[in-house]
Amino acid sequence: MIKSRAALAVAAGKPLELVTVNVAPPKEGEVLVRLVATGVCHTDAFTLSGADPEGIFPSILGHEGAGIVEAVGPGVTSVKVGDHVIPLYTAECGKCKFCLSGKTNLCQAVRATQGQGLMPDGTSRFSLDGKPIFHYMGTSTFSEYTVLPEISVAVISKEAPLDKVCLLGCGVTTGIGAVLNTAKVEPGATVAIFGLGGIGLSAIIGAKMAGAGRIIGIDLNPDKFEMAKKLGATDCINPKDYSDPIQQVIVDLTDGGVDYSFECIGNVDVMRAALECCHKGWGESVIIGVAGAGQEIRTRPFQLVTGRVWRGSAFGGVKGRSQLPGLVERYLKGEIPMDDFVTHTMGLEDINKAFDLMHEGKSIRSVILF
Ligand code: NAD
Ligand code: AHE
Ligand code: ZN
Ligand code: ZN
Repeated sequence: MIKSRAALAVAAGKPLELVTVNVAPPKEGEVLVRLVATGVCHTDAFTLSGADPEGIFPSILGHEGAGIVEAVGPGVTSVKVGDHVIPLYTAECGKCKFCLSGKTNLCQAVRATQGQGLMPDGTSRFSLDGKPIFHYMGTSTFSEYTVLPEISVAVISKEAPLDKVCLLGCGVTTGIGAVLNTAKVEPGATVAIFGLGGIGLSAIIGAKMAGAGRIIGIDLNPDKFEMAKKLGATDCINPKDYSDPIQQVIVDLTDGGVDYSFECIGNVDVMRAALECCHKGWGESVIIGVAGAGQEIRTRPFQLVTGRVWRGSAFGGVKGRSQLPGLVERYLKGEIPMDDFVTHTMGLEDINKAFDLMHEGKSIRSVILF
């Protein structure tokens, strides 16, 4: 057992509590990672709020981290002590039906136990006062040390600054990947991106990489527009400035609608608007945002009958072990301008401030430095 400082989610809606937990050594096929940095993503806040059907307490949240392998369990062959890694909430076993399909990044090898807050053997490696603490998304990066399945880490270049590339553990990869892998945006396309937080701004980076001709950013918070424009948004729109529904505003602005839209908020009404601002006959809308328990999307089926397509994207369709190291290399070459996303850094003891900043709309990403 080792001791680890961790931010504990004790119950839904309660602030995280700084505690020292016990971390058991990695078992067969598992690795122990010392986190160097972790971002705070809106999904952490979503789960902490109690809206996540898979939310389970007490647990250690966090899924956007980067760190160094401290120990490996028996049978581990693809990862060694000292490797720099990004934890993966979407594993890549390379063997399951999903990995072999060539159609999805959603490896299911450890997904069932992961959703129950447990390691693949059905137990937890975290405990406090002799009681188990649940894992979260298979990553639990709000802890100095965490244990993951070997198939849930991507080994990356040692040259990469971990306090920046942690963002590739979720937000940046998700936004870029949704544009390049899920939608496959073509050069010249017109794109609308709803929600300009870490995910939406990353989708702008992806749209720029794809050579989109027009990139329309939509947010209720105009403070987000400056960075959106810097990254390549050609238009920034605040729905509050219009009396018409936002889908109508965008259809009017684009001669019939956009080729692609991305919902990066988690609001089912905006998901509908994002679909309905797509061009008749071919427009495609990608849902990235995560909506709360019990929420459902709605539209007139005629929207789909007349050629619009509704799809979704998890972790940007990226297979973590095989594709994330390449994204890290692209970052190192200067192709992914994400440094400005780190608007705040703080120690683990101040992690609740990171949630406050997010809710106040003041941060893009807060990064916790261990
Ligand atoms: P964030 O809080 O940083 O950004 C959300 C943005 O949406 C904010 O700028 C906010 O002002 C804006 N917004 C809120 N309501 C709006 C409205 N009605 N119209 C226009 N703009 C509005 O969040 P984030 O970290 O960027 O995450 C965004 C969403 O993506 C969350 O739902 C998160 O859970 C989800 N997510 C999904 C995946 C995935 O793999 N599918 C990965 C990461 C995050
Ligand atoms: N647990 C929730 C769903 C949460 C969700 O959609 N997670 C996204 C990643 S969000 C990262 O910030 C995801 O990748 N989902 C695919 C998966 O396998 O979890 C619920 O509704 O139960
Ligand atoms: Zn996330
Ligand atoms: Zn698999």
